Formats: sequence, C-alpha cells, structure tokens
Amino acid sequence: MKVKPRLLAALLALVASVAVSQWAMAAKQAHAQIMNADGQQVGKVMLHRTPHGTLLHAKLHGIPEGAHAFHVHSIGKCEAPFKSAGGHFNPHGHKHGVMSADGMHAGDMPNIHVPASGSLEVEILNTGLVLDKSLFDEDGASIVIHAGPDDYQSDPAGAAGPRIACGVIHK
Ligand SMILES: [Cu+2]
Ligand SMILES: [Zn+2]
Repeated sequence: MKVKPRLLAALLALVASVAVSQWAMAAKQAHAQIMNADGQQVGKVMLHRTPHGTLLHAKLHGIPEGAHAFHVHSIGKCEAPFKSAGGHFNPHGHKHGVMSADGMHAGDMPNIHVPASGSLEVEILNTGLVLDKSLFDEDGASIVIHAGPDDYQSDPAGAAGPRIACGVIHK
C-alpha cells in the first residue's frame, strides 16, 4: 500500500502528540510514607516523573540489615502484614522478574542492601513505571519492602518472603 506523504506526516504527528500528552498527563511526582508492621514510620520514598520512567528516591531507617526486595504493589492499602497491598504492579500482564524472559512486572525493581545501621538512601530508575492513571487507579498502589531478597525470577513475587514495610503512593 502506498501512503501519501502528507497523510503519513499527519498520522505521525498524531501519534507523537498522543505520546506527549500521555506523558504530560502523568503526575509530576508522588510520595509514600513507609511504615513497618508495628506502625512505626521507617522512611519515605519520593517518586519523580522523567521522560524515561520514574525515578524513586528512598530514605529509609530502622530496616533490618541485609538484602530486601523493593517493589511497587498494585493496591494502595498497607495493613500489616501488608497482604492488603496485593500483588506486584503489573498493568501489562507480564510474569515476575528481570531475569524472566516473560517478565517483568512494572513494579519489579532491584533489591536494596541495608547496612548494619538500618539506614539507607538510594535512588532507583524504574523505566517501566509511569505515574499515570494505571498506577493511580481506584485502589491505588503502594511500595512494599520484603524480609528477604527478590530472586528476580520466581513468579509471581520473587520468593522474597514476608512483607516488612509498606507505604501508600500519594500524588
Ligand atoms: Cu513485593
Ligand atoms: Zn514482580
């Protein structure tokens, strides 16, 4: 099929404007107060929109030393033991894990490694996460820290063990 150049240009402009407006419509930033299972605040996470996904900036304290899975979960409800937060945020129906050919969830991120002090400040770029209406849907979304590390492949949750901290993501 031969497409007239002018029509093609108009179509390309339309596609570009839809992509730009979706980006522009996404929230510029969001945040989550992270609480442990005893209801104590153990840090916060700022989420910043970028043209390439979401930059998460976490400042944590009072977290047990060691490696912990760090995910975005699909429900914005944090009631200990935080099953209330649902599964991993997964708007595209993928399998879990950065090491899975069928992965990964938009909520999957690298493990965090907390030193003996229990405090950690870290920035993580999640290129699959957009602060748009899929995240801010009716039941919201949350950030969850697990007792153990994510193995990056076990579906659906990376065999990361119990959930030890959680924070609802707010615009
Ligand atoms: Cu998780
Ligand atoms: Zn996952």
